[in-house]
Amino acid sequence: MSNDDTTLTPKTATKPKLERPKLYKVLLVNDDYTPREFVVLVLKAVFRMSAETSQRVMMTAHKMGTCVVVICTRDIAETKAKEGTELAKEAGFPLLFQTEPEE
Ligand code: TYC
Repeated sequence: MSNDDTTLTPKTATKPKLERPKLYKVLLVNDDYTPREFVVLVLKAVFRMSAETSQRVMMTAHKMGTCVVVICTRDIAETKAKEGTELAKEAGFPLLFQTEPEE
């Protein structure tokens, strides 16, 4: 028998470890000045929400003070929040969207 000193290494499938991106909430903040219809319009335009969902989200913020609009990556959350807030500013309303990290 020959003395074979070849070392055999097990073939392990290396799984690439992909970090899950941290998620952020976009919050709709209530105020006393922005008309309800305008809030609904912004939710539909910026967040592509249906009329029914926009109405429900707007009313939740109106009653509770804030409402989570969407949960997404930081980049998208900040862009959407800025778009919504800017749209309102251009129309002369103080409507505010904020972002915060998810627990
Ligand atoms: N509270 C506003 C009003 O009575 C409507 C409103 C709802 C404004 C939700 C902002 O995030 C908001 N005209």
